[in-house]
Amino acid sequence: MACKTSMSACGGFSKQAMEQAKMHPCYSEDAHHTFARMHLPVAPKCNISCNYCNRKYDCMNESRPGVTSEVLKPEQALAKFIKVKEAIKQLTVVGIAGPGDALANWEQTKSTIALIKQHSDDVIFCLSTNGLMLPRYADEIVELGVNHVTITINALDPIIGSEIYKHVVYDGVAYEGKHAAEILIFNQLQGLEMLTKKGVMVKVNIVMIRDVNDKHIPEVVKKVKSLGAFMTNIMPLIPAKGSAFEAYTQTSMKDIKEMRAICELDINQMHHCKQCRADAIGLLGQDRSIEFRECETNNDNKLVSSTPFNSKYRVAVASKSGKIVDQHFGHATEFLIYEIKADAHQLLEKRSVGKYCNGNEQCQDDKRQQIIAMLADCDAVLSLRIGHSAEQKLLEQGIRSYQHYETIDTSLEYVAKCLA
Ligand code: CLF
Ligand code: SF4
Repeated sequence: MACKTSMSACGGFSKQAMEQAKMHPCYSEDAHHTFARMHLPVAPKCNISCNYCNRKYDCMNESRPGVTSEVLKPEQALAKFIKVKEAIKQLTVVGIAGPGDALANWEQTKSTIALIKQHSDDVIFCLSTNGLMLPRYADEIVELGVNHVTITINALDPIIGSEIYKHVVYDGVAYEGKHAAEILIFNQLQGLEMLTKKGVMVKVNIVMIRDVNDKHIPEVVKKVKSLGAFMTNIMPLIPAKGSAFEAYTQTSMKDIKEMRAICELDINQMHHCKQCRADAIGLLGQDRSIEFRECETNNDNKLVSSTPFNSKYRVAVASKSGKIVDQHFGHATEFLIYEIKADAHQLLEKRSVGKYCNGNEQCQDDKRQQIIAMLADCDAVLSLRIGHSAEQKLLEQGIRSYQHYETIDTSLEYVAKCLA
């Protein structure tokens, strides 16, 4: 570490990147107890299709399955950053990790970084990408001052890649099979090398999928190391409902640990990844994003919600598990009726209703009206998803609707915040 200037390279990484890594909670295991990061969800689109992804949710290359984040415009992202920086003094890193791919939304990603840089010059920027567009944007990434980039590289062999990726859309053309994987892998490796040659610290995420790429991982690790990667983060496949890999076996943490131990001989391993959401905020593992999330109400809802917080509200929650808000409004046969106050909530009753949506979206109006009538004493409905038409019908009865995929406790806190 005998670098004299911020532009010189220490072991391939710029001095600035090395210094920043000490305050980066993902790049330094020690730092993750002290320093916080925030993700700005400005990147909704994606340009590839991973078979483990359900596109209703955040990018699976860093997030747990089933997590949905809000989407912000760059100006909104700046406003949010200012608010969070004021509230969380240990905030050092601003990352863009979805909900789709940071580089498939390059204009939004670039504007967001530029706006925040103008406001604060001490921020460490971080990007997460599938790597398809890296060769095109690597130079701009470096010019923007981004010193930390994560690329998810699951395979070097296009035949293995073709089992993982359904398609790749590159320069407006959709590719499938082996050819799609070849394009993606070529760009990932080329982009990785372009970044590391300029001193960027690249972390490579690898999703370990049993009987697909598991035996291939040591080879991937050796290759990315030879191209200058700083570390690898071997993550378990957690089969996401609704994805092509829905029925695949979840990778056990025992297998992950064994693979990390093998690969640790070649390159640093990340052991403390929390697979955070695309709008995560705070220390790793202590997500505070809910404190800073805007209420996802439409304009009509906002009109109704202009009343001050009453002493209490009644909320119908669509939940099958009884713990998580995990049901679509139209698929619920039972609602949990909660009474919420500004700082507390309690379950009043379980109310059975007839399911009105039969799964192919031919929802039955009369049944829906019946359900809405059965929820007439409620002020709000909380569900995983709700169709626009159902939302409007509820609103006509003065019932607001909120969509939130979290535990019931957390989601009710969110609703209380929205109603306040
Ligand atoms: Fe975010 Fe990723 Fe940057 Fe970290 S997360 S873009 S490198 S600032 Fe960190 Fe979260 Fe794991 Fe990612 S714990 S999912 S590795
Ligand atoms: Fe989903 Fe893959 Fe795109 Fe991430 S990169 S959003 S996992 S398709």
